[in-house]
Amino acid sequence: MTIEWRTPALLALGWSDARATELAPLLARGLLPARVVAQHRSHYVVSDGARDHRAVLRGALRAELDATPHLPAVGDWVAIGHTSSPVIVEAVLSRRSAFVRQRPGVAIAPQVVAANIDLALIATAVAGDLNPRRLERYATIAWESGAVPLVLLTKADLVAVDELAEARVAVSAAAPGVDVLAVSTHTGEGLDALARVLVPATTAVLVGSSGVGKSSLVNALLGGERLATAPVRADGRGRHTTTHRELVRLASGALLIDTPGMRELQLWSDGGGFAASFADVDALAADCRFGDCAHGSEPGCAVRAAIAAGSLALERLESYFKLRREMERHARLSDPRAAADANRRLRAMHRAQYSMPDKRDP
Ligand SMILES: Nc1nc2c(ncn2[C@@H]2O[C@H](COP(=O)(O)OP(=O)(O)OP(=O)(O)O)[C@@H](O)[C@H]2O)c(=O)[nH]1
Ligand SMILES: [Mg+2]
Ligand SMILES: [Zn+2]
Repeated sequence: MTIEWRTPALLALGWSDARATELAPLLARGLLPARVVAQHRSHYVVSDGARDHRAVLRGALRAELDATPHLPAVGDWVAIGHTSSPVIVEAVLSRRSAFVRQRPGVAIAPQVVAANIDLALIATAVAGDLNPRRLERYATIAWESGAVPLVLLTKADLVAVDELAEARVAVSAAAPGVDVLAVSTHTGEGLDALARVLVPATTAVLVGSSGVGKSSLVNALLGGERLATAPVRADGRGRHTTTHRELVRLASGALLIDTPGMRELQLWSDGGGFAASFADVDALAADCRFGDCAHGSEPGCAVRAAIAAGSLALERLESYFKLRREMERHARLSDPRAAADANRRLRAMHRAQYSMPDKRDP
């Protein structure tokens, strides 16, 4: 059997044969595979390997996926009808991995930042931007994504060697088990090492705050000024120069997704990312005297002992509790049945409180 879709152009977009079974019925319907390379407010850009096309979702598909809600994201493989502009996206193939956060704003819903990624490059500027608590969030979502996380300490040229070493220690404490690479687009430091991990057909997503130098890195790897970049404002805050997510094809054959700087990074769900990200806390907890230790004031708490001994930062334990609550809240609010249960429990709790003598005012 000739597999005509297995073209070098598609393979260069990261296509893998593992998708063949899923694609077969779609091919039989006369559809073609394509990858989402950019996402704008009103439309997508998809590539069939040979050309890029402006694309929109078939109305029925939009309605169906919006309810799930799993609208295509950059990096997704889709099936498109024959090409005319705009091409119509008829189906979205299943995702191997995805960087998903809680959608910023009030609605409780996931937002897929990038799909089918092998590497999650967490960019944090070595001076000013480095925030262990935020890094914990990025690392948790990155582990959860199914991709391999890698922290990029950007703008390494701005600090002295000892400061860089301190930054590495801070990163390792907040993201244990994640490799760290110091890079600079000004001096070229670390760029060869980064290029080495970006092997052909690998898809990597660059995430991080605005102004840390994500687009500058993409440009440096491309060897040209393709993406817009802009200086950080005097107050140190970014300018949100990049306004849409875009997959860039490097000459090496790797695929790199640039994203707009994120202001808010709330966790969406826990499919194991949290456990991976806080493996150090869980390892300590295994030595607590009680199996259900809440690491509060229980006797024989190994976690509290580590804090007292200075081997675990109190802030890290606080963040462990905070992030867990955040995920539980989202899970509750996104699942109507769990939400109803939680409401019933809350009402019962309120009733219990009202029937109790007020202890605050004896
Ligand atoms: N000193 C120094 N400055 C850098 C480096 N890389 C980027 N910059 C500067 O940092 C500023 C922001 O860079 P961008 O690449 O636009 O940052 P970004 O992360 O893409 O920002 P958003 O698109 O807003 O998310 C620009 O003025 C760059 O010139 C670096 O390695 N060293
Ligand atoms: Mg940018
Ligand atoms: Zn404990």
